[in-house]
Amino acid sequence: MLAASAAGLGALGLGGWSQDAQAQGAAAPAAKPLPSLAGWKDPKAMIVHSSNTVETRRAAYGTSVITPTNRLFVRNNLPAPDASILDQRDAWSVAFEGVKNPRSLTVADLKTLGVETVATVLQCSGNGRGFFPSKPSGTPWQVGAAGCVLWSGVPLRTVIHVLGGAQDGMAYLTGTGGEKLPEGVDPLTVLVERSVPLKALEDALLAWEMNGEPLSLAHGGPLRLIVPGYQGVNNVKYVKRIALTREQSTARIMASRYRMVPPGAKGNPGLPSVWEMVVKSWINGPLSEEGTLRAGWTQIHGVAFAGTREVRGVEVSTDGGKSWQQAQFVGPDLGRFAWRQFVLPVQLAAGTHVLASRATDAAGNAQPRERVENSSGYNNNSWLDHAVTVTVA
Ligand SMILES: Nc1nc2c(c(=O)[nH]1)N[C@H]1C(S)=C(S)[C@@H](COP(=O)(O)O)O[C@H]1N2
Ligand SMILES: [Mo]
Repeated sequence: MLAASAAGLGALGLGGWSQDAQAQGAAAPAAKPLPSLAGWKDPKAMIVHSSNTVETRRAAYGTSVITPTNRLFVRNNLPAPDASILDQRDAWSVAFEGVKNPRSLTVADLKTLGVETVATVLQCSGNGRGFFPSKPSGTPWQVGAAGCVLWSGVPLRTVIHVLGGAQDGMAYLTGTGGEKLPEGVDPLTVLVERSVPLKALEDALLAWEMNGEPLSLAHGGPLRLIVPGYQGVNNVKYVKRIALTREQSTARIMASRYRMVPPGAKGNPGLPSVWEMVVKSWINGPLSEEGTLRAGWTQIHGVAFAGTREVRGVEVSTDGGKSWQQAQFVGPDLGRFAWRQFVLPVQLAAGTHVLASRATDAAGNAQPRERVENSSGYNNNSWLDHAVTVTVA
């Protein structure tokens, strides 16, 4: 039956993918195995860079908005805490400081205060670093250090309200990770502690669930600070301290790393930190790695998002950016912090085609052609870098 319909499509002159992708996969060299922290991920969907960095394959994103948990990237700066911290999730304790009534609350306490669910794009600020010709040090992520996920937890503003509100003069929301720090080094050189402007409190969440399940260790369980619209690093896993502060954290991860440092210069607190994400999109299909593309109709699809802003539209080019056509959004709109899936049906003739996408946010900011050069390869939203070349038979 399948063979008969495939023959029918061929007779109509419709395009499509041949099924030789698996054969190609079988011939590929053995990939690194998944690290134990992420051993439960779908190995076919992931690219393993190291024991602390695992990327989603571009072809594995699919078209249904939410990134399945077993396909979501993982990035840890330090080894994750021992899995035993998940044995009694509700007993996990968080210290709240910089509020009128500072105290510690357990996850059980937090669960009595409120519940909210938000869909956000979780993206490492180094996503797209692999396209920098300067080869900055750090994981050479392509597009796969990102995903769109559902978080459930208590709004942080509710917790702060219950604790009497912010003390006077506070300007930042600072979250501290609960990893055990290596001995014999200055804690500030390794501590995962990030500060974001206090206005982020409006949307921030303390989440204990992701995509309908208790939060896994890999993704920050039992409790994670979610700062919707902000780059991944600001979403502190295993959060053990929330402080409203006058100043930004002096931890190295805040003071000098994760900043937009001009090529050749050194990071310092005066340079812009990677906070709100910038407007970005990329195409997830068709891809040449999926097999041979036959001439005819195909559905060009991908994802688009704009940090704290709504994404207004996406244009797609099949000629490397010489001409553009408006794509359509597909699937549910899960709010301004989520990504939208887009699709453009096109007919592709035999030959080579450079497919590109260019998103525009609600404020009219369009994705630029070129990346902003910086020494660590952050914030790459160049449409040219993210273009894909497909060969049509
Ligand atoms: N406690 C803690 N939180 C952390 C990190 C970390 O190493 N420790 N890494 C950050 C970085 S750089 C990114 S990109 C995201 C990755 O989130 P994920 O592993 O759930 O995909 O977590 C952020 N939060
Ligand atoms: Mo990151």
